[in-house]
Amino acid sequence: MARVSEEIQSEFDTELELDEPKLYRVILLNDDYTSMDFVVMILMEIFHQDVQKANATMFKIHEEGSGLCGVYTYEIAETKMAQVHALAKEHQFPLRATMEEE
Ligand code: TYC
Repeated sequence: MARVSEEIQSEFDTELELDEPKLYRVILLNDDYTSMDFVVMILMEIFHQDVQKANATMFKIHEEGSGLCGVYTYEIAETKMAQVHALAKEHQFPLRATMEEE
């Protein structure tokens, strides 16, 4: 009986889209050419990190090769990535971002 009502609940959840959305990590990759100041600016403007957090994230990426910038639903993660790539292109830096499912 409990199982039946769980199934019914699950169908309702699906119909009403009440299931938790999948989440995606947006990750910045290190490179030798993008300036540290530009990466800090990206972390503050696009990922809403404060200046201390942005500096810590930038140095972590610089030292470890990549680093987490934030966790978002699919469309928001994709948009953040596209914003990083557009700004990097505009400023002629090779900075790249990737995303992966949580
Ligand atoms: N490695 C770069 C430098 O020495 C700085 C940098 C940090 C670049 C993080 C990209 O995602 C990055 N200027």
